[in-house]
Amino acid sequence: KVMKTTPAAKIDKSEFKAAVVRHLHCTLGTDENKANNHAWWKATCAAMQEQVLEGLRKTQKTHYMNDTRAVHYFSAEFLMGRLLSNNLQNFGLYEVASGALKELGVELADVMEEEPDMALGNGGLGRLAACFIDSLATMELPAIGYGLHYEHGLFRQEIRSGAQIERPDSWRDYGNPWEICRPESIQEVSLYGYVETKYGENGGIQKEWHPGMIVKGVPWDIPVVGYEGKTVNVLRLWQSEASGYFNWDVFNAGGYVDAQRENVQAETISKVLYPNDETEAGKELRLIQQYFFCSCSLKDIIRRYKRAHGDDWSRFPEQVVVQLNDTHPAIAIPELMRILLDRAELDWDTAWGICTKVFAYTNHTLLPEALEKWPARMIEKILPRHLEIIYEINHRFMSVVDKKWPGDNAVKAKLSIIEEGHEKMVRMGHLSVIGSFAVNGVAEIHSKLVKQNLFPEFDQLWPGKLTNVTNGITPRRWLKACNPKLSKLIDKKIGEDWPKDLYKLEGLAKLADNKAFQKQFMQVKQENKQLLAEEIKASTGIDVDTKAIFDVQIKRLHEYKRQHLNLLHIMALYRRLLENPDYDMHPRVFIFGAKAAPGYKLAKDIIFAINKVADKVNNDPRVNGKLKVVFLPNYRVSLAEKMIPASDVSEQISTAGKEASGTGNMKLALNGALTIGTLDGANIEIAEEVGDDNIFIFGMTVEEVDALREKGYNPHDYYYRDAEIKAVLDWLETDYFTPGSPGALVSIKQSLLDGGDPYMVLADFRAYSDAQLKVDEAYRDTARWAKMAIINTAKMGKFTSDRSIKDYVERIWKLESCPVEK
Ligand code: 26Y
Repeated sequence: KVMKTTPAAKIDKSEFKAAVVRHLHCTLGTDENKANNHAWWKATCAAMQEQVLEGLRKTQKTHYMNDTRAVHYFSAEFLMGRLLSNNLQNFGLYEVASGALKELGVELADVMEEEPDMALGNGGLGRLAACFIDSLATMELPAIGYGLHYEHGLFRQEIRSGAQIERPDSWRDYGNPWEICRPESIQEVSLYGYVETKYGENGGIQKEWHPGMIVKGVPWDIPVVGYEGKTVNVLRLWQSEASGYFNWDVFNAGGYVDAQRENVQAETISKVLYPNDETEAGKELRLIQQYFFCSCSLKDIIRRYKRAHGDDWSRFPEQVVVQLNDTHPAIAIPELMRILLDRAELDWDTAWGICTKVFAYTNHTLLPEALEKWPARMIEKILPRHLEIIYEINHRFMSVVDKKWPGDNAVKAKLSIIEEGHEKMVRMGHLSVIGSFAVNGVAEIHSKLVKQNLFPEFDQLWPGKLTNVTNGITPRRWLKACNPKLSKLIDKKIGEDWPKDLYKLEGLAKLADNKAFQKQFMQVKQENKQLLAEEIKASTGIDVDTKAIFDVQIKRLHEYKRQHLNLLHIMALYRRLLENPDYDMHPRVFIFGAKAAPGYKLAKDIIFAINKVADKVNNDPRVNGKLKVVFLPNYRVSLAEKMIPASDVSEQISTAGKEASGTGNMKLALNGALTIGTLDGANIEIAEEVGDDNIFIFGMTVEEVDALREKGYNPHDYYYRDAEIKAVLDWLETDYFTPGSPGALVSIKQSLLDGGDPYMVLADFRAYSDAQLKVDEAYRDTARWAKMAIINTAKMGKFTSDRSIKDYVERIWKLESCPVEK
């Protein structure tokens, strides 16, 4: 039998083993007898990093020699998760490393558990950025990710007495083996101060910004390894440091402590990731974070451009495209204008011409509370020159609007970057649309709503500028690495090409009816459920039956995602079981993973309620093992990798029109879970791919939601008309789930009745409950379920992030791939 190694492997087992031991000795100063798993982990990473850095060097040289056009992905969040398993997989060194460690008496799986997640993001938007840079490297595209080097990523969640507690995340406490500091590429960023207007002899005007503070941006590079390890791109993250410039006078005057204060202020900029998603808090420090990383990144890009092209700006837009991941980096637009006008001394039209060929913008939300707006006064204080530039952009844009709609002041007010009111606000979405050459939504329905509801006049003004690029996920992490058992089964049936050509999975469809394959497929699912059951036992103490349906809802906690719809249905099932001990249902385990923004009261109340209902249900002998509820604490990428392969049912139950795309829906379906979902976001496209027979769609459509709201939605109608809804909501008010504390769960009932039920939970309840009956029925027919699950996996080709990136490349970025020699 011939040993199979992927073409990427350039080092064999004994060499890898030697490298690990060498790093144990020479990098970590320990030895094989003393080393604990953490030391083994670091030594294994260091051995891997040798290969990674060689790939990085070759890639950078190749890109430099070819003077390639590149995409620069600007994102305030990159939710990378763990890197060891991914890098080993992508280099084809997983078996090599696992064998080498085995000979040293160490389990690779245990070693990998030592790695802290790199959680520099909140949720979908940050994880999308991570999937995209994986695909860019895999497709050998010249690309760089730019973001912030947060000292603390998203908080660690603990559950105490059912409630969420936030603890600081410290992903770099004992050193991060992947990142490389690049002090040679430090940038300086100005803040505060005032603008001086200078009148030249020829009547020209020059602006000079006299900053009140200068901070340093220190770049840290994380290598991004493409599949098969050919291209290694970088993710460059900026850390803030005091520049020390303005401290000396104070210092010499004996102000040692004051000088330290300025250091603290500077270093605060990259201290912590804001844990809010979808709610704009308008915090000054967040704006400073955004400007800080955008300014550093643009200066970095310009330095690299000038090295090849000197002061000739004309080719800048040919070499550089910047993708804005939502409006968080939108301040990059006036920043590039400032550099072109005040530093390069280009005239406005030339500068604007360059700018509007460089930027493209992705919108990820329609929720009004998530659309970023900054008080003009705040921008003026922090970035006085940028506010002037924003006003000038707006002034010129208003005359464009006037040409299209002469004399129409209403449309001007609506489209203006500036929202007038008792406090003037700068609308970052408008700035982004005006300053970009392309704007995209993230799923078909979302992009349609962006055009129809969010930016209709912009769509009329610039037809074709607004477009769709449906999201995707990397199948390397979300199938090959996280589900090795299913991956091996797939390899055996259709070959090993699917990780870079996911449409190949289609080859499984013809096996969907094959009894033997069905058995193997469900056997893998069963084994994955066993592993998750062990994890559940270890982290919560709860015993679950692996023959039960594993029904999973994993995502940030938000009213629009409707975890409380799921919870109300669980309570309804519990009631049915109590009323009728013979109530016929297949045993089910409802499993949740979710973090709530620390200031989002109702979201935290929902977590509390899930845990309280779980306590009661799980300890009630009357349910006869038919119902279990599990809330797994600290949901994160590495936990998702354990939950997704073990899921039977995927809950995607947002109010139609609210979830821009969703990407967990794709990961779960790819791993053979069946979706119960609304016609929202990418669910619609998933349904198109798998067919209506292989998905459980329920509830109101966007049109029905709008019509109901139009006619006047009254949740009390549903409360009084549906006895089960009433019983369940009233139950929340008793002390049944919180003995001795009646009313502890009442805020949920209140939001659904007096609060007006903004996400129409009650309106969709009955349809949801009916769809769940169909799930139950389908699961009992094991052959039918196996077939449906196989078809789900088989039809996920469209949802590889490689396809999303191909769309961006062909329709927006116009990039060419640049092969790197091994
Ligand atoms: C402005 C600030 C408060 C803010 C911070 C983070 C606003 C939004 C966010 C994050 C948004 C986010 O994660 N959106 C999700 O993006 C995914 C990738 O496109 C979508 O799949 C998902 O539907 C959307 O909610």
